[in-house]
Amino acid sequence: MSSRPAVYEFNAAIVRKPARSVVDGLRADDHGNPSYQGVVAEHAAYVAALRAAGIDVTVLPALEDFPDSIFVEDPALVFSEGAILLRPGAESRLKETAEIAPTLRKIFETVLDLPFPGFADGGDVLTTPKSVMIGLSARTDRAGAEGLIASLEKLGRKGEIVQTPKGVLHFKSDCSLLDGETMLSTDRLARSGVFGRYRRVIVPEGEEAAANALRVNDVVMVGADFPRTIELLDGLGYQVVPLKTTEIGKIDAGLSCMSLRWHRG
Ligand code: CIR
Repeated sequence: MSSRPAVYEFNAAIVRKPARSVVDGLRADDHGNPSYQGVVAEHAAYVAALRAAGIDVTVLPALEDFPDSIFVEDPALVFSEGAILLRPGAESRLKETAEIAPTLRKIFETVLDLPFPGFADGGDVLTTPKSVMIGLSARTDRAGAEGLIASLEKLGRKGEIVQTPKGVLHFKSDCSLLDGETMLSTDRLARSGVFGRYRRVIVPEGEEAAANALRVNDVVMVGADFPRTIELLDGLGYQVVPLKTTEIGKIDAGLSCMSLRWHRG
């Protein structure tokens, strides 16, 4: 029996304030720039929701040189046992790791570097009770995923390589954990069979981006633009906290991307 807290039990998180340059954030398809004030408002509501869920949130300063640096989930992974510094697969994001490293070294006794070669983004990593799933994607390659498995082993965690659906930014763009046994997923990802061992809740057609929800302690944060998913989860008995993600959605982001979360012992 493991004495670990449930994988959605967190009491600490790191976020980073959006830079004005966030309007230039990376995106696969251009639906117009997000508005800076809009991103600031969405981020502030997100931080407030994390705090209301019982999390001690550390807010790092904005980094103008890195438009996507608000998405702290991608350059590192954190667990109660320690942190792993990753190598994001997008060139413009590579140096975000060095920016967050000093904070992680202050907080965690063990901070590992992803071994060379390869790339891995935190957005491709889903921690489940059974394993740490690593989705291969345009950002995370096999060498990076294999290096990450070696790092995870050093922290006493088992990694497992899976496939992110083609054309989807990150593995977690298409799924999230609702509880220890249940995945929220898009149909396209669930159909790949990757969640065979889990109960699956499929987001309604047209609300694929809602799959990047965030279970934190007693609540599930869900994008407010996805009413059918909210109704579905509400009906299943989850305590849903709707949060606006309209602006960050324009740069392919959702709710997990904006924090690094862990359980401080
Ligand atoms: C990017 O393309 O890297 C950012 N515009 C969005 C990152 C979203 N992060 C995440 O899903 N973990």
